[in-house]
Amino acid sequence: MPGLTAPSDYSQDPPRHPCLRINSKQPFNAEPPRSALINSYVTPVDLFYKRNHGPIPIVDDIERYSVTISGLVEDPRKLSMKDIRMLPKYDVTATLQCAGNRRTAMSKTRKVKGVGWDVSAIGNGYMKLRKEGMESCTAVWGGAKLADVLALIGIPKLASSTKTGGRHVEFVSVDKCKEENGGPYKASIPLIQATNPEADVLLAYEMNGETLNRDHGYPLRVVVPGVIGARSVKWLDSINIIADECQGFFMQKDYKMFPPSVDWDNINWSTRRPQMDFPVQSAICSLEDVNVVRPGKVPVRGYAVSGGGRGIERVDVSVDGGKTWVEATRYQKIGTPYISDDASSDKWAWVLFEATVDVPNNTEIVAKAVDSAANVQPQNVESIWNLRGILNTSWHGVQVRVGHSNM
Ligand SMILES: Nc1nc2c(c(=O)[nH]1)N[C@H]1C(S)=C(S)[C@@H](COP(=O)(O)O)O[C@H]1N2
Ligand SMILES: [Mo]
Repeated sequence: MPGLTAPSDYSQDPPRHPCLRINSKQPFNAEPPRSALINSYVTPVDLFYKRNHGPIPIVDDIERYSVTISGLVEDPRKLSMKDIRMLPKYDVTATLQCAGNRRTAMSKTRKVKGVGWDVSAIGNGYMKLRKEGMESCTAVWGGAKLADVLALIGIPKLASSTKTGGRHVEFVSVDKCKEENGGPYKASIPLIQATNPEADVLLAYEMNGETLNRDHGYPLRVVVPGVIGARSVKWLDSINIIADECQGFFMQKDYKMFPPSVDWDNINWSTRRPQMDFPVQSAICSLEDVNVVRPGKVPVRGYAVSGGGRGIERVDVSVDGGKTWVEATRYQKIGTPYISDDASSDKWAWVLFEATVDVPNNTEIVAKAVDSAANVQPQNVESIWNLRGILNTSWHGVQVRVGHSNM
């Protein structure tokens, strides 16, 4: 593979920030503490969640690195980094969210069901078990628009098919994934999305103004804004224009949303489409389970985000299980009022929210967001439970205990 190779073990993985909470070392999967997410609108690179399925690839010679674009195109080509950097550069602020964000809380649901979820849900034992993933972070991605790259090889803007019948764009990496039997990670998006400049799909070589680092896809990665992170392929090696969507494991046997009635004994993967856009989501990040607070006013801060470029219309916070709600304020950039779906707002990025609530007693504080299409987060995780534990977007809650000591 010119310039880009994948080691077969983890000994050459890069060093990482000590504050990351490691969910698995090999492959390296880690998330920042939730408080880090609300310290800044754009997440620092070293604290950005890292989701890998194999050892981190290595670029031994950036001069030799190229991306091959072939398949159902008339003019297949190899593009060097220079070719890609010559195209107009765009900076797109976009939140990347793993479909598995908040999965741990979902998996606990079924396990505790037998012993009484209603009571356990607010009991101590359950709370100790409960750990929420924070696999959602925002970055400014710098790179070329995929629509411009495809135009270079003769595919016009807003094309839904090529002359030879290509309708999907497949991104292939070089990392060795056990789910692919040692083969590379891959995914695809529809050609119409890839050739739409407004969809802002990037081949990114920068993250937050710096050269992309190895963990996040150096030298080049795909960023598909508004879509689950799984489609934003890192360490891009080749692009194939294909007739049907990618047949890889992560498109066909993972990252699909099944109903609660489907379990491992009755699953038929082909009945569902690969998940693309993510639904409306929010999480409280200023409090952990369980924080002790002084009785009285408590600030509640967190993030809210929706897929498909939909803005966040509202975030509601409740301290009485959803009987009454306080509306939070929302913001992206300091000094610019956030208006959902307005040109002044970053359509692919989260909003941070803040509300001040009155907490007289021990309680659970919950938040739910509403997007610009009036989609709202479901109350209970049971109603959206799915065997792969993806897209837990149920109301996010944190337990608080009222106390007076050590404050
Ligand atoms: N080549 C490659 N690309 C990949 C993955 C991977 O394991 N290999 N993981 C995907 C998943 S599931 C997610 S959520 C995002 C995570 O991107 P990040 O590590 O930059 O946060 O990358 C996606 N792209
Ligand atoms: Mo993911």
